[in-house]
Amino acid sequence: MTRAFSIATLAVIAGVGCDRQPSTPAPTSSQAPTGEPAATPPIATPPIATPPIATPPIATPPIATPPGSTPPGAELPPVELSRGAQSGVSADGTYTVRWEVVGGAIPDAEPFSIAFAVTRADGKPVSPEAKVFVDAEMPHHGHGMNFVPTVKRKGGDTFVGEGLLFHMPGRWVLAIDIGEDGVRERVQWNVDVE
Ligand SMILES: [Cu+2]
Repeated sequence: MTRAFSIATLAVIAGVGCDRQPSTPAPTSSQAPTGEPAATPPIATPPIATPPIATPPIATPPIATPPGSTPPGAELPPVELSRGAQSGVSADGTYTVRWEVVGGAIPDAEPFSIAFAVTRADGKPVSPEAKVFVDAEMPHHGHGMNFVPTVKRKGGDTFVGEGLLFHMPGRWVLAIDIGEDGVRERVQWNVDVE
């Protein structure tokens, strides 16, 4: 008897316990939110301003010289003439000119160049504005060359005449004219071409 009672009592207690088990209350909005706390705004870090490294421009002095201050081509090395260069003096004795064929010999009916150096009798340099021309003719035939040579000034009052062409054999007269301050003087040589 006693034993059964005990069992019933236990059963009742157990049942009561099950029925009255309070259910966990549902969370309400009034309760504190269970989520993560609001993220703190990031601290704005201003970008580190790196000042540009100022590189001053390298001042390059102008190479060009004002016109007239130096002879054109004076910055170039002078043309070297050999000991075999022919020499001549202009009619009034102002200029002594030495010249030779570039390459050593006048080619047969082919263009060639001459190099020449001009020396003034008074020792002064040839004017930067000097007009220098090279020409050749065959006086016995009454004709000249078929082309007009060009003259390029080099350093040290030396020059190169380009584009000469002796198109036939015979006696040619090579002439170099130098004009300064409106006065032109000529130096010339007989050149026999076989
Ligand atoms: Cu001729």
